[in-house]
Amino acid sequence: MSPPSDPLSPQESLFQDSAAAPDLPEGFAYYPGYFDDKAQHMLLDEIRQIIAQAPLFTPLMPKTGQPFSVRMSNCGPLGWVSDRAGYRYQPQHPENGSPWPPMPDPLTALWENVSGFSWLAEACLINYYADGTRMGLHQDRDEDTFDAPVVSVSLGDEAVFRIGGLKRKDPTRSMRLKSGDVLVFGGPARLAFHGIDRVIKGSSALLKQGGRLNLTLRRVTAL
Ligand SMILES: O=C(O)CCC(=O)C(=O)O
Repeated sequence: MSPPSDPLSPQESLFQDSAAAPDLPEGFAYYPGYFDDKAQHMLLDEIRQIIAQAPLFTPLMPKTGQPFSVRMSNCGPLGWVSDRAGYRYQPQHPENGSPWPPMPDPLTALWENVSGFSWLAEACLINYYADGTRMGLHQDRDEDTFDAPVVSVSLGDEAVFRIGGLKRKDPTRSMRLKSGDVLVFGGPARLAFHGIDRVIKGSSALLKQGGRLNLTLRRVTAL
């Protein structure tokens, strides 16, 4: 995939094939192919090293204790975890107690390029979607501040991504996210409901074992 001519200008006409779909929330931006093939491989090497130190774990739903289908890890000073005690950010891995590995340079550079926010991201949640996994519609609201955007990177197999409005029952629209694509949820879109309906098996050769990685960069603490 070749990078856009100006990777810092989000694509404006995102859902050309769905004219009847509801408007996108203001502050949502899409950078198709932000990471080209070489940059995706370099980023993947960094993520592999992170997962070697901070292995993927299976979060549990707070009320039911039901396992998520997506497995997770984190890098940066804080990491998102979920278990019977609730959703939260913490500085250490929930299973081995080690501090999360540092944020790799390409993610710090991405944040500086697209977030429009002068303070650094503190957490990068790494989601691994094996075949058949999904993530239900939700808001990202476990952070102390919503001033900073959430910045999201897709690597590996394509995913059917769904985005709605600020209320769960608002109309939604869907799009396919490809390896190397970046989304920014800022302004009013910071609290838009979103999720992953499904991952398209075999649609990318980036991950040898198949599946999809998603990286979301978040500012957690208020300034
Ligand atoms: O996998 C994705 O693209 C979305 C991930 C997500 O919604 C989240 O981590 O909160």
